Amino acid sequence: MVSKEHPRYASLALRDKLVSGYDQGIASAHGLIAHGRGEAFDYLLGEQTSENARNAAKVACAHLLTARFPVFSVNGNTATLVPDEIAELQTFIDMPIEINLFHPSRQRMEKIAEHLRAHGVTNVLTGSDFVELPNIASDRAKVDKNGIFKADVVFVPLEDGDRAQVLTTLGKIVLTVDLNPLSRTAVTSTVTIVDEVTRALKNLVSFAKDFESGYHRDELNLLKAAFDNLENLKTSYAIVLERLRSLVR
Ligand code: PTJ
Repeated sequence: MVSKEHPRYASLALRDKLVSGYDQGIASAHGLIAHGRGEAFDYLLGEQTSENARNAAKVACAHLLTARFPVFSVNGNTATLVPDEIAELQTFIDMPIEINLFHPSRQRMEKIAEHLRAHGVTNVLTGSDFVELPNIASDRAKVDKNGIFKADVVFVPLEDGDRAQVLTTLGKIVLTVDLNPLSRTAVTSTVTIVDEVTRALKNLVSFAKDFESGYHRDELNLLKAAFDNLENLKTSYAIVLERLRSLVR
């Protein structure tokens, strides 16, 4: 266990959590590598939530609250890093949690379901009754008939680009969290929260709490209408550019 006094405590604690998720058979080995890529981008973004990312989280929350049938898609990394936040979000937003894996195995699927339930997550779907989406060159094409297949709004943190693109083409609203603002997922989603997933989920829960204490549907619709994901991504590129420029100066 890393000491709280260590200057990079937050980052190292997340790594510990992920390694423990891997040891328990929840996160995949590939998930550890994917986390490293995320860390590199987080470093460039300053390892903090920008106003831009906070606003994207607010808009994503507005989409979830106004959806006809929202679904939260969970992979090994997300299940490891934010199980409590997923359970908390479900207290404000009634939605199934669909486990959908890039590197699937029945055993890992069951371990993730058990882990999520132990953290208070309900309505967990494991794709036992699945449909195959077209044009996806991975097992992520298999989605639950009573989950992503039926959803109008899909929240897919740490997604792979293929599926984000296909879900958008199918007319679904796609919300994601991705520290890499250049990824295909970031570019093809409707709302990209360019932030670390643990920070992003805390913000989502906090917005859901705020909105619960009284909001008008019109207010949420206005938030959604005013959002432009391309502008959001441009601002993320500008944040990285500005940080590098200031270092050069
Ligand atoms: O559990 P599985 O089998 O479904 O596999 C999950 C991974 C994440 C391995 C799989 O979906 C995958 O390979 O994803 P990619 O294509 O590597 O994309 C993951 C994206 O998430 C990358 O753009 C990373 O920069 C980003 N990322 C990684 N860790 C975080 C993150 N974004 C936010 N917070 C993080 N902690």
